Amino acid sequence: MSKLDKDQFNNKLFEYLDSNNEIVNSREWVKSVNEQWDHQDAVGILKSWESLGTVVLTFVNATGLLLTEKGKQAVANGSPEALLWAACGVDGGLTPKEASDRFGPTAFGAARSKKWIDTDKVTKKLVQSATSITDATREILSDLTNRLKETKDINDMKKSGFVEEKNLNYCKINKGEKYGNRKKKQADLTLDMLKDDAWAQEEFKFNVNSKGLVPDSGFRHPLSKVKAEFKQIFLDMGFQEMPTMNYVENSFWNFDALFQPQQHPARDSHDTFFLSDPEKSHDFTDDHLEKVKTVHSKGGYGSIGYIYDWKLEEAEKNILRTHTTAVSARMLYKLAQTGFKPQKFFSIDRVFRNESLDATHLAEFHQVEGVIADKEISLSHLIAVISEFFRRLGIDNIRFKPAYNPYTEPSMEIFGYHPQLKRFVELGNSGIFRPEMLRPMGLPEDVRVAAWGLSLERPTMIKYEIDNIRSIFGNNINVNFIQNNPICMFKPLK
Ligand code: FB9
Repeated sequence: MSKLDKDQFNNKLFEYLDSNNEIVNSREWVKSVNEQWDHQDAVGILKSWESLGTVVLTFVNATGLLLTEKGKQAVANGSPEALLWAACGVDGGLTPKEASDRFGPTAFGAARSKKWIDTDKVTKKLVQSATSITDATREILSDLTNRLKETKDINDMKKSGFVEEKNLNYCKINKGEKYGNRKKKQADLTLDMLKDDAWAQEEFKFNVNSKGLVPDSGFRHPLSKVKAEFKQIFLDMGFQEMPTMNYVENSFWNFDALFQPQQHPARDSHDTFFLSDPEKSHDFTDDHLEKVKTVHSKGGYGSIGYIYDWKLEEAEKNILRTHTTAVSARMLYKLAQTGFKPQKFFSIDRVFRNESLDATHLAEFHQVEGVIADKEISLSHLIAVISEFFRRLGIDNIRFKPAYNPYTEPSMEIFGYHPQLKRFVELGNSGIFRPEMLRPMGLPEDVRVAAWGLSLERPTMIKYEIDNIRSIFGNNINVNFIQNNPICMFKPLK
């Protein structure tokens, strides 16, 4: 039974009454208009019209025989006794137990009483004793009103559970004395009606409140919505997006160029996905390579380096990038090679970490990174830009805690008061890139590069109150949520 659409029902009702005097049997009429409509719902609406004097209802108590589910099955596929007879004609018949299990206790009795089946003397199985049969039960049930008249038959059918007495109360519907004052429904919305909002007084044949069909369209993933918001903030702050489409990176750009030592724990397969094919790549210049090798092994630019035997083969190993800071390194190198000028870059894309999975961590997430390269950039600039970035995300009260990254010194973890969570949350990490990273690229000594990073998943999970990242990312996501999640808007703080 589908929900009865009120407007549609009223349209049909008055359309009919406009051209007929009365409706003799509301139940028959409702079924004739829409099989799916529930008569009870219709009576509800009729009663409200009656209360307005638009119609007069005369209720009639009636009961009727209706097919039960079992009755409908018998009409559709044949009566159980007929099905039993059919089954007895196959592979030597059925045992009485099989007969009763498969077709119910009454089928056996009925088929035997109709001499359709008998017990085989030898096999003791039930076999057909009639070559053809007429399934009278099915015929009668298929035409109840005309074929089931005898009380005895009716009681048999009831006892066998094929039919049941049902309340078929209905009402006769006549026009009421206020029938005429019902506003004539307008077929069109005309310009005149729009002029002085006259349309508000009109009733329309079409349902102006109907929620139009939702167009079949694509859906933006919540992560894409938050990404778009972040991107807009970066663009508004004058940053330009870095090209991040290369998930595969080599260890040189992901680690070595960032002055991350080759024995750093993050560089082993417990944290990083190494590729077997292509296992290695060498898309860096020998000049840069030599300088990186030197600063790692011997130091330079005021640094003592890490004093270890730096290996080229380690740097050539291909991996799935663990951070988009690798992309920042490539961009800064290009900037050094093409002649330095102040730049503000950002990136928002996937990074991969071979980490233990939990409700908030997958083996991949989207890193958001901002990079500012200019002469005389100091920590205060970084703090100011980060504060402005998060202010535009509706987060204030930003706090910085000293931290450590192999490629930034000083480094700071970022914390802020999250209005939605009503508590301080860790927002990300940041720092000033080390000269051991920038100078081998060829960047002038007085150039400073400050950067910060965060994820896309955390703010998205908070924004959309998602407690398990798997519900929006991965193979068993909640599609309905992906399709019906609210717009993403971060309200910048004053
Ligand atoms: O996203 C994080 N938190 C966060 C961010 C935003 C937010 O709400 C927005 C305002 C609406 C709410 C929360 N984090 C970073 C903090 C934590 O979630 C942390 O547990 C998980 N971190 C990830 C790394 O996990 C291993 C988030 C990810 C992260 C951390 C650091 C960086 C990038 C991503 C970085 C960096 C960096 C540092 C120096 C120079 C350049 C880049």
